Amino acid sequence: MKIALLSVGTLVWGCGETDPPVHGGYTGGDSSSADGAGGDFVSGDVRGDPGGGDTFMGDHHIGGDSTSPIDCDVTICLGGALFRNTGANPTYVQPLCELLPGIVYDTTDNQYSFFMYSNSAGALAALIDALDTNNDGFVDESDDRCRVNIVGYSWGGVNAAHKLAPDFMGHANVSVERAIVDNLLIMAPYAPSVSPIHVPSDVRRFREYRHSSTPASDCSIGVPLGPYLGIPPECPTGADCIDYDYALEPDSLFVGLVDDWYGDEVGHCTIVDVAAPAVMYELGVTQTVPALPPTVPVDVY
Ligand SMILES: [Ca+2]
Repeated sequence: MKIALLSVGTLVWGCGETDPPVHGGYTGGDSSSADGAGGDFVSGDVRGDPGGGDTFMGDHHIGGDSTSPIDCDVTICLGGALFRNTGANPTYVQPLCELLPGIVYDTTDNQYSFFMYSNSAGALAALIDALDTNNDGFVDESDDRCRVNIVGYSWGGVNAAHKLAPDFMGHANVSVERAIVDNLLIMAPYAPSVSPIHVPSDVRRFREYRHSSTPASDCSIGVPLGPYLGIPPECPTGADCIDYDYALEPDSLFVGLVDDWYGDEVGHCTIVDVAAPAVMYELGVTQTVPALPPTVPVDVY
């Protein structure tokens, strides 16, 4: 298996690697789309109620387009801190995000399939641009209804939930009907002085993948405020929220995108690899149900 190495003396919130690798194994997704429109991927099984229709989940009104079918995906990834080639965990984040449907590349640097954790504003602009299929500056019912997927890792996972998702759903150029996030999937969300991860209303499906104990080989040992453990979420009452903890099944082997990992080997960097098949499943890239660890009851608000 592969253990990512840290750069000594570098402030690292995720993993330290320098060159985004070439992935192998899975196919699918729209990795060639630099403009983020991502319209040529047709995902398969879609769980839940992606087709719209206003529904109530618990006490929270879930909005959504009542008429338009979903025939496309737009996916945005946020990596970890601090820098994209040293702390953002490109070893595992890059190949995962490349495979996701309608992935929006950062056009300021097209080699990356994910945005910097700190560039939520840039990610928001790119997300809106990708969803604005008729290019009039607004996301509303005159646009194709694309499924909105946000994937975040480490500090990028925190910012996905606390900044990108709510900023999108509250944006003046996004109509009420389209102000939803279909999938918010975050891995080992961590940022200093943050607890819990607050999952906004109008997120239709939330999944968190984390580990609650630190393996000896963890990449975040010895770095400022490390080692990092994923911060548990809180969700609206009745929402579709699941919190997975690999540390709760230490002796089970989980098949990742690149390597296989026992539950007690899953750390702050490797969790992206082990959770990748689950993220791909949730977004319809693969129909293979991945092995998943036990879930943790989610606090509600
Ligand atoms: Ca538009």
